[in-house]
Parts: sequence; structure tokens; C-alpha cells
Amino acid sequence: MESRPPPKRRTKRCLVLTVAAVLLLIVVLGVALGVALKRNSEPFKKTFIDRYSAELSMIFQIHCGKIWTAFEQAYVRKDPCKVPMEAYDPLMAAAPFKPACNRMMFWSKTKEVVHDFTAKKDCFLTLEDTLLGSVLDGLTWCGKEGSSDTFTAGCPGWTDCDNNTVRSFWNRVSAAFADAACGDATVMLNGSLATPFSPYSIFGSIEVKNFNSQRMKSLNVVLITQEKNVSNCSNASFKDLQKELDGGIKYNCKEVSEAQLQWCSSSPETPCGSCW
Ligand code: DVN
Repeated sequence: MESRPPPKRRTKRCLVLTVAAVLLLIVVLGVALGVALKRNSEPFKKTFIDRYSAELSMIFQIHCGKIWTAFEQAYVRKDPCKVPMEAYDPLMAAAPFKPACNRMMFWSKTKEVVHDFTAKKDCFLTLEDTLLGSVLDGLTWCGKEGSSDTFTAGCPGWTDCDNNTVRSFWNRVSAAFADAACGDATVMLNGSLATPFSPYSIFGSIEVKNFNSQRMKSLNVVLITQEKNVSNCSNASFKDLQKELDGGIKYNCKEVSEAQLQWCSSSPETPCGSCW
């Protein structure tokens, strides 16, 4: 017959088993309570989210309505070639740019490469990455005298007249975006051009003129170079750029190959700062 363990050891084993049973019971009860509570809290959570988002979307609808009205009044019922950039002042008052210090990215003749970069690396923001810029980028619109409609065809082209509806919009929002520039700003320019900085471009004729040294500390030029490169950071046009800059804004220039930029864009773990 099997020998029985001494009384002392039997008591100890009994104690351990009792404690384990009690612990198991607490865990089972805890899980059951958690599930019950969760299940009970579900309907309340859904009510909360439904009501909150309904309220939000109503606020957004009212806000968007105001922005639309401010936008439309710039050109509706007007000759599409007689819309100066100031016509969009009420829009800028209704939808001012939030400054994104040290992240604002300007560009000229590099639209594709800059937006490929900012789409993959979220450390910089171009005008077209802002809400207003992204809504209207690539669109055409205009009004005409005697009509309250917005037309998207038959509108004057970019070079058809100076005060055309779309070009005046981009001029006005570019001025506002540059005015909001703060901290270190960056501009991506095209190294395959003989004059990467043109005083006649929007960047040269509007944005540089709106940089304010009260808010903006420096302008970092990133010159995108190709194999058959044409210009580098000692290009004469950059002397003009430096002359145009508001006194007190520091200037520097770095040459970066498009290949290096593409490599950097496609490696999310590479910090933006080491892309050039
Ligand atoms: O800093 C950027 C950005 O903030 C923007 O608002 O202004 C700066 C870029 O303007 P930019 O310096 O004049 O640079 P680009 O490359 O000469 O022209 C920018 C855009 O204006 C072009 O990409 C065109 O837009 P699109 O058609 O590609 O959507 C447009 N643009 C300029 N000249 C044009 C023209 N579109 C048609 N005909 C032209 N002659």
C-alpha cells in the first residue's frame, strides 16, 4: 500500500491547492466582469461617437460653407481676366495658414520631385500639402459676367491674361503661405536649369518677397542635380536670390542628386535631415 505523506506536508499541499483555486476563481470572475462591462459599454460608446461626429460634421459643414462663400466671391459674376490676386483676400482671412515652423517647403520647376518627397516623408509641408492647396491643386475654375455659376471649362489659361482667376488664386495663396513661413524654411530648385532661381517665377516674384525675418530664420536651398547637371550652388542666379531675401534671413545651399533624394524618400527610417 502506498505510504501516505506526513500530516505537515499534506496540510501544505492542501493550502497551495486552495490558494490556486481561489486565484483561478478571481481570474475567471475578472474576465467575465470585463467582458460584461465591455459589452455593456459598447452601446454607450457607439452613442457617444455617433453624436460627437454628427456635431463635428455639422460644425465642419458650416465652416466649409463660409470658406466656399469667401472663395467664390473672388471670381463669380466677374470677367475671368479681371480677377486680381487681392480678390482672394477674404478667402485668406477666412482660411489663414497655420504656420508649420521649420517644415515649410517651397519649390520652383520641381513640382513632381518635391511632392513625391513630401508624400513619402512627412517632415515637410508644401502649399499643395495644405488643406486649401490640396483641394484646388490641378483644378481650373472661373466665373463670367452676368452668371452666378462656376465654370470649369472655357476659362482663360495661365498665360492668357495676368489677372486670371486661377493664377491670381495661386499668387495670393503663395504670398500668404510665404508670409506664414517661420523658423528654417526650405526650397527645392532645379539643377538642370541654367537659372534655377528665376525672379519671374511665383517663388521668385511673390514668395521670396513675402518672407519675413521677424518669423523666418533661414532659407535652405536644396538644388536637385541630375547626371547631366547644368548648375550648382555657385550659380549666378543665387546671388539674385540672396539679394532679394529679407535682411536677417540666413541663406545656404546644398546640391542633392535626384537619386539620393529618391533613395531617402523610399527609406522611411532615414531621418529627413540626412536626406541632404
Ligand atoms: O513654392 C511653390 C509653391 O508654393 C507655389 O505656390 O508657388 C511656387 C512654385 O511656383 P513657381 O516658382 O512659379 O514654379 P513653377 O514650377 O514655374 O510653376 C508652378 C506651377 O505654376 C506649375 O507647376 C504650373 O502648375 P501646373 O500646371 O503644373 O499645375 C503653374 N504654372 C507656372 N507657369 C505656368 C504654369 N501653368 C501653365 N503655364 C505656365 N506658363
